[in-house]
Amino acid sequence: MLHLQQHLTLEQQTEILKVCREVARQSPLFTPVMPSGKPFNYQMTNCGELGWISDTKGYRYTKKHPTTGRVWTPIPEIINNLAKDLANQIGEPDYHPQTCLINFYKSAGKLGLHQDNSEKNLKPAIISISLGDDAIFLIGGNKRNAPTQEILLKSGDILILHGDSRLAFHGIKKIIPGTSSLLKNGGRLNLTIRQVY
Ligand code: MD6
Ligand code: FE
Repeated sequence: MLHLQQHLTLEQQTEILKVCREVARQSPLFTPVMPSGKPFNYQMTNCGELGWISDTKGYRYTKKHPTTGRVWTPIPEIINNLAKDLANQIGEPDYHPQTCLINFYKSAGKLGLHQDNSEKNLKPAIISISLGDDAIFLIGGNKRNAPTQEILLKSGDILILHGDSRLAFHGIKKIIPGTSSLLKNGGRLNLTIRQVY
């Protein structure tokens, strides 16, 4: 795992936030439900040729937004370039960003321990960008019951799960409200960029 603290300048963070707002105008945030029907504790949308969704039919990638029925908008240049540049630096020069999942957490948002394994190709890195309020991120091992450690993710941090950490269980324990002024009304955005196949 690679944690690049405060990697993005305030200017870059502001620009990424702006393009995320444009994505959400075309592809509105929605609250997904788990296969059990239980709602997630955050809202999400996607951009790219594919988008990750969850509903009572399961976790999967789709070409279209589940409520508008329109295709996802392309990954904005700034995000695409950043991801390709980071992938290149960790030894993945052929990395092809196919999707960017955008999660929005309000102050009570959280995300249970999970493994990201919906991708057909589980080798390429997952690159995560955090914006807004701080979050306590948990990361463990490749088995759910392995011990976890807490990592504080702040606005502008990049986290990369690659190599041995690609299938590590992880989650968001807590958002710490009032720790960033990037989002006018508080909350946290997390972007995860992936190559799916
Ligand atoms: C979050 N992140 O930071 C949730 N998944 O809000 C993830 O679930 C995640 O940060 C795969 C790779 C990196 C991540
Ligand atoms: Fe994840």
